[in-house]
Amino acid sequence: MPQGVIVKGIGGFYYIDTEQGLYECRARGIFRKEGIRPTVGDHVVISVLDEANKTGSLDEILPRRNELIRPRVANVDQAVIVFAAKSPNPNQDLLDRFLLLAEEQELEITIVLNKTDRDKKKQYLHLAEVYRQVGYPVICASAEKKEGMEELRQALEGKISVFAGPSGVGKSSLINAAFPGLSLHTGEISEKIQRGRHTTRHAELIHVGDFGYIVDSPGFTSLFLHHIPSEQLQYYFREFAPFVHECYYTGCMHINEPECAVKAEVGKTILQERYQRYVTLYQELEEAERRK
Ligand SMILES: Nc1nc2c(ncn2[C@@H]2O[C@H](COP(=O)(O)OP(=O)(O)OP(=O)(O)O)[C@@H](O)[C@H]2O)c(=O)[nH]1
Ligand SMILES: [Mg+2]
Ligand SMILES: [Zn+2]
Repeated sequence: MPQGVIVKGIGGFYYIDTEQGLYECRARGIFRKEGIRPTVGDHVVISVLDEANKTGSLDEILPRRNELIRPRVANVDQAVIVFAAKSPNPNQDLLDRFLLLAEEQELEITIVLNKTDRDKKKQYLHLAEVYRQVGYPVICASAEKKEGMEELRQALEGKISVFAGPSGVGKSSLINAAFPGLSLHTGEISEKIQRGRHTTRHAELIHVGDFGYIVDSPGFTSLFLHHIPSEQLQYYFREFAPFVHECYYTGCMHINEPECAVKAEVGKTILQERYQRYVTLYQELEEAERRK
């Protein structure tokens, strides 16, 4: 009874990566009866039907740790959030939104700043410093010059990672540079193909390194945050954590309340710019709640 991971599901067939290789399996009817949908990333138990042709039956789905909706993948460990140092220039508001979504899903997070070769003034170093201070690992990389590749490979080892970030920042290029031989589509031409394919394409896990998997998908396709309750937002700003329960008022939202332990830290361990974005996002979420 080999165990493995579902790496792909197409037309009722599931492809299971095991220590003995890749098997094409059909799921037992019981799953459909119970309304359980085998999902890419699921850890499963299979029985081999035909070893020569590598076919089998998907018998059991082990408990899921989590499940992302877009892309639809189970048991994701980590979000690798990629931004470019230049072209497109980094947008911190957008970066924080990616971070919030990943925090909300309780994923480990690694930030990659790519295309550092394009930023001669090395302005990306400031960004790297900001997010390291918040508590995130930041890899400064250049897919073009193959810099930061060893760090990236290490960050992916033993985990299921979803690559996320705006279009054109070099997600596919980074994966190709770190793992030559995969040859994912990059650049403008393939971008069109990808967009055309998106509606029908299913999430797929790609085996990298010894025990890592990455998701070949544009990552979070929606940066819609309005489902996050405004009073939850504070918990997704990691650097607030030591202070959120130290405020004078229980239920302090750290906006206008007096004797607020979070506000007292602004300019110290909490950076002014991050606090400012917390306030902006809080007001945005609250506004949306009032309109509901
Ligand atoms: N100078 C420079 N260019 C890069 C680097 N990495 C990627 N590029 C270029 O940036 C463009 C976009 O790269 P992709 O890897 O396709 O970007 P992507 O993030 O996968 O984009 P989508 O698939 O649309 O989300 C391509 O023309 C790459 O050659 C880098 O480190 N330095
Ligand atoms: Mg790409
Ligand atoms: Zn407070």
